Order: sequence, then C-alpha cells, then structure tokens
Amino acid sequence: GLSMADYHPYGDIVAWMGRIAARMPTQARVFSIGRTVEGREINGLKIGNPVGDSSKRIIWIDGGIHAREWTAVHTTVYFIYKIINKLQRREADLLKVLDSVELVVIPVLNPDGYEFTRTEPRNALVRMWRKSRSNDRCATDRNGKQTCCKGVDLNRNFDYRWAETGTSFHPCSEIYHGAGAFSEPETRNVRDAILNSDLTGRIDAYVTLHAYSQLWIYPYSNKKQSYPADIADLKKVAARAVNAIGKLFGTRYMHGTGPEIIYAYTGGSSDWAKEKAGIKYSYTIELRPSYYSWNGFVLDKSQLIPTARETYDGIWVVLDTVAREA
Ligand code: 0X9
Ligand code: ZN
Repeated sequence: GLSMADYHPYGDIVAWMGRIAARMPTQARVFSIGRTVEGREINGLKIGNPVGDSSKRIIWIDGGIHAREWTAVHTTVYFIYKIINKLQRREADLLKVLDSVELVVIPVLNPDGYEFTRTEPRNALVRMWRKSRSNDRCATDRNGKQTCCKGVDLNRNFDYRWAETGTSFHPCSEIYHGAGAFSEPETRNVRDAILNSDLTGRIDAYVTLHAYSQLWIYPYSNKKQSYPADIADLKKVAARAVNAIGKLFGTRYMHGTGPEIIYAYTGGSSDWAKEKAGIKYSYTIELRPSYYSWNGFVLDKSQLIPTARETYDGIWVVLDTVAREA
C-alpha cells in the first residue's frame, strides 16, 4: 500500500487507487474527469456498495486545487484509505451510510501544479507555487513593457461572480483568475462532471480541501452577510463538524462564511457548487496548522496522520447528515 505517514507523487496516488479498484471492483472504481493543461488525467475514486448504483446520493470530496497545499492531498488520500479499510471490515456505520450514499473522491484537482511543487522542494519559488501550469499569459505595464507568467488560480476561475473581489487580472498574480470564467481545462472538467455526467442531480455535498488556517467555511465568499437561503442548515452541520474535529486532539477550528472569518473573494469552487450547481452542503475546509503559523504549507510529516484523522471525523458528520436526509 501507500504509507499514510508521507506525501506521495501524483502517479503513485493514481496507481494506488487503481490497485484498490482492481481488488474491490464492485465497491471501488477509478474514473477521470478529463485532462490538465499538461495532459495529465485528473483521476478520482468512486466508492459505493455497490459502486455505480445510480439511485444513490453523491458526496464529492476534492483536494489539491492549490499546488502547494500538500496536506489537502494527503488528507483526501487518507480519507480513501480509511473508508476502504472500514469497508473491508464491513463496519456497520459505514455500511449504513453507503446504503444511500456513494463517495466521489478526487485527491488532486491540479496535478500539474502539485507535481511542479514536488520537483524542487527546497526551492521556495517552486515549493510555494499555488496556481495551475497554464501557458504563459502576458500583461503590458504602463511603460509598454510585457511580462509573461504561467498559471491560473483555479479557485478564482469558477463562474460564480467571476473576477469581482479578491482576485487579479494580472497573469503574474498568485490569484490570477484567468482569461474568463472556466477558461481552464481543470475547472471545466469539474464543471462538466458536476453538471453533465452520471453524477448530475445526485450530489448533496461538495467538500473541497485546502491548507491552511483551521477553518470550516460555507457560502458565500463574495462579501459579509451574503448567505444562501438555507444558511442555518449549512451552519448547523459545520458546527457539528468542527466539534467532531476538536474532540480527537483538541484542534480548534472556526466556522463561518469566508468574509466573516478571513477574507472575501469570488470565483471559488464551493460558492459555484452551491449557487450554480445547487449542491446543498458546500464547504471549503482549511486544514492545519492554525492561521497564526508561519509557512503552514509545509507541515511536518509527524502531523499528517493526526491532521487527516481529525478531518475524517469532521467529514464523517457530512456523510452522516447526507445519509440521514437521503
Ligand atoms: O483563497 C482561497 O482560494 C482559499 N484559501 S487558500 O489559502 N487555501 O488559498 C479559500 C479561502 C477561504 N474562503 C474565503 N476566504 N472566503
Ligand atoms: Zn487553497
């Protein structure tokens, strides 16, 4: 298997998912949402009992939309590991959830960026890359000088109030939103999988993992007091999830909308999932370490399993909620 105490290359994660699916073909299936700019396949694992039963509700979990956020990738991998273990042991609480729910897990939405950050982990400019590896885009400054830069912040490229707040028109910016909403293949693949595939109309939760700050965030992110109509439901589940996270090791998470607890921005995946795709429980989770840490993107390996374990407990609240309401 894959060591849960370490980070892993994208190819190893995909191969590992393939071995799981080969071993448990009626319960796990590898799928692809399409390719990246550099031609990598964006693969995920569907887990169900049995997998592929179109009468089940769907919970979507993704990680690694931001290249440097390796803990988010690790935590989705651990999530798969833990669910598969429980399934093999036929644990009753999981079997009950899987009576009405199928899990769709995509560990790395931005594999080009993720692999780029792994090429030179001691070079901060490489390790701290955030965006995709989209081809050079150029901007002309007021002196007529051209600067060109690679990459789009994929979490600014979704079609929810695209380019309104907390994003940049400059291709060299860390938060460059792209040439237009869904200008990037990676975000279009997510859009099409959600709006136009066998999953469509069945997704009750969209959970996207990021690092860092220990936050459990619900829509909307464009400004304060911008809420969906069912905000009370999202808040209730978030509060329970944060409470479950804290129970294991005492890790303190905040929950709320982004602008209330950290900052406003638009074009993010979870706002789009809520507003445009109509997915009820849509959350952005910022993992360890806390907001006050310096350079929290580089999390010591000793913290990987504890981080993933507590997050699993938080996500379990979403699974349990969706299964009960199904
Ligand atoms: O800015 C983002 O895309 C996310 N944070 S990150 O540091 N992982 O890049 C989302 C931030 C949380 N949501 C809001 N601030 N609204
Ligand atoms: Zn992020």
